[in-house]
Amino acid sequence: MASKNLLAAVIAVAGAIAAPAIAADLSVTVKGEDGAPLPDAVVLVHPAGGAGMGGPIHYAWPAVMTQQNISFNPYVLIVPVGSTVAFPNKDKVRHHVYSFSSAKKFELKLYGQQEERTVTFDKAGIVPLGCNIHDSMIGYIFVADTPFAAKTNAAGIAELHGLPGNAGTLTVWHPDMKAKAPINQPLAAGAGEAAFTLELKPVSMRHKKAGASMTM
Ligand SMILES: [Cu+2]
Repeated sequence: MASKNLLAAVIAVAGAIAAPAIAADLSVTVKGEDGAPLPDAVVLVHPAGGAGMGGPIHYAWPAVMTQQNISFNPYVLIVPVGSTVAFPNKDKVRHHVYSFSSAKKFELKLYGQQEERTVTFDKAGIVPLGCNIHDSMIGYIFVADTPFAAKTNAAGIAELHGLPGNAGTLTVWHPDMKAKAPINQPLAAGAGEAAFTLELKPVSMRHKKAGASMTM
């Protein structure tokens, strides 16, 4: 009897390992400590053991960082490690885009309207962007090493789809948060929801999006 039970247990474990992964969805809410939703937060999942992480990474959005209305658009762009990002200039003025980050140092010397430059990001990390001509231009490229990545919307919610459903690590990062490095927390197997409350920099040090006053 004992050996039969053991055999059944072994089969059950093997079945659990061999069973095709059930794609899971995860909704992550990110707020500041004041309770206000935080748009533009980067949310990543690294499933334990690298489950579902093999092969090239593709996101649903393009690897494009546009300069328009004297600002970077999008404000925060997530790209997979190894991506070549296009930097089209849609303004009539010239820009001079650079980053001093350890993840990627580069400089795109003055270039004008309808000119486009590309940069390849071969190291995971956070790449703050600036423009030598326009101090108010601030943007970020988050170079991620997982296919499971999303950005929070205006309601502070990021939706991740097709996760393997395993336990893992959930990571969040926002330009206005006080901590310099991304924050990690454990993700339980099969979790469908998670939430972060971030400690933020003083209001005076937070980035005011250029053109924000023009949008009602
Ligand atoms: Cu500029």
